[in-house]
Amino acid sequence: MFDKILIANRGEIALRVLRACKEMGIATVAVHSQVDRDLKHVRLADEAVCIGPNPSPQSYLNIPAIVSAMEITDSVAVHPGYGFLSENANFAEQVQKSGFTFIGPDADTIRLMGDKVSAIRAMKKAGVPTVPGSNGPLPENGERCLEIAREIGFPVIIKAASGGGGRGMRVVHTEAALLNAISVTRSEAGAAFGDSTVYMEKFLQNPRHVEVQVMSDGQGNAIHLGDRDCSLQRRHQKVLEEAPAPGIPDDVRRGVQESCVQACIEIGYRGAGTFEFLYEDERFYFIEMNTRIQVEHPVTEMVTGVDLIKEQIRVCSGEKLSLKQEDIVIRGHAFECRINAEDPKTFFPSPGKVNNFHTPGGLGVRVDSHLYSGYTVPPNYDSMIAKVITHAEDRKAALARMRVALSELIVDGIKTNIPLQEQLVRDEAFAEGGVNIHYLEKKLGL
Ligand code: MV4
Repeated sequence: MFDKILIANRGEIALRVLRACKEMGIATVAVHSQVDRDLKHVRLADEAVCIGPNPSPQSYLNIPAIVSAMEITDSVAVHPGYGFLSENANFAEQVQKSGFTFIGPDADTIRLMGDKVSAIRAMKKAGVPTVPGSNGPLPENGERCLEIAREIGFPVIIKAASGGGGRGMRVVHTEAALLNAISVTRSEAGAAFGDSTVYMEKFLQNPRHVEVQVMSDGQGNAIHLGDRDCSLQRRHQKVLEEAPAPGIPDDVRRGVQESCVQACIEIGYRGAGTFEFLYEDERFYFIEMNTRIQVEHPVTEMVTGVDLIKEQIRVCSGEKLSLKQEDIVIRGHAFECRINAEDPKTFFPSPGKVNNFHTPGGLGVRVDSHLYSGYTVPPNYDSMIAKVITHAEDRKAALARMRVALSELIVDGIKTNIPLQEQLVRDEAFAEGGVNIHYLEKKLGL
């Protein structure tokens, strides 16, 4: 097992990783920007290194500074958390070339999944259900593109191969609009990602976003840890997630989960991973794979009882998976409300000093947050300041528990989206279960 892990992240996830390391008896190094010296995990880590000024490119995205920090502290592995360098293949490669371990899959796997065209190809080959589409990059020839679109059937969606997470996409409803849409998506993709490769899929009009959590050791062993529904989102930012995804027939659920496990074995996947699907009319359609730990991993932890961060650290240190599929039993239901420092009406970020922070508690209530009374939320980073997670024997009880938990939560001094979350946990359609990806934006009148 690793002696010392450097945590290349900030905020709640850095604290979450720190706790796992401490429980495992692993020494910890926090790295932080100047403004972040008072972060909770920086105080609690065995060592701390300031890696640069506040802007992320100069600190949390500064690969040489982070690798240097590993060298001077004798760290042997780095946990990238989510965001920042967590899915950066060049970072994973440089960490490895410096003789350290990146806690995640190898650089080639990150690259394979970072290119959505190659990711879809690999998954389709492994038997994961995909969206009907171009099965590869679109050709330059316009007539060929029209033929592909006719075959798929309108509406179609043009996506950048290097995009993902909602960046670089365009829906096309008619033949007349196709070629211009392709050319605009191409040039935007070239400018944004340095790669103008685009592909085409059937556009699904009212899907849910359902994802499958996997863990794999790269030694032929893989398991899934059930699924999550993350359909409640605004502008591709998830707001409220749950596990398991409600209302999916057992056989359909089992089929897709098993295909994900099979795919992990086939590609020799190592670490935690998430298969993202669109779900419509009782069918799953793979769209992307995330090779990092995700923000919403706690809902899976609550219903499985598995510490995903510890397991990630174990398999990336070379140990075999400590769990078999039979060990994974989904118990009850869990919700996660993301609490952001933002105006609940305009969604404009609202950094500043938190005068008072009181967290809810009780059976089945978990709060993952780096906040404390007196902490100042800086304006430089993501506005998520806390995650409130509730777990109970069934969906109805877990939702009732969330209503109570949110009513106890106090974040004084800054604006937060707590009023929005309070509204969502009282929404009748949401309480029914299974709302689609457009539900929240429609409810907000966007
Ligand atoms: C789609 C789609 C409909 N049909 N692909 C957006 C994020 C990126 N991961 C993929 N996205 C979508 N891909 C096809 N073929 C609709 C979306 C989409 C979406 C997906 C998941 C969660 C929220 C979304 C919001 C708008 C559009």
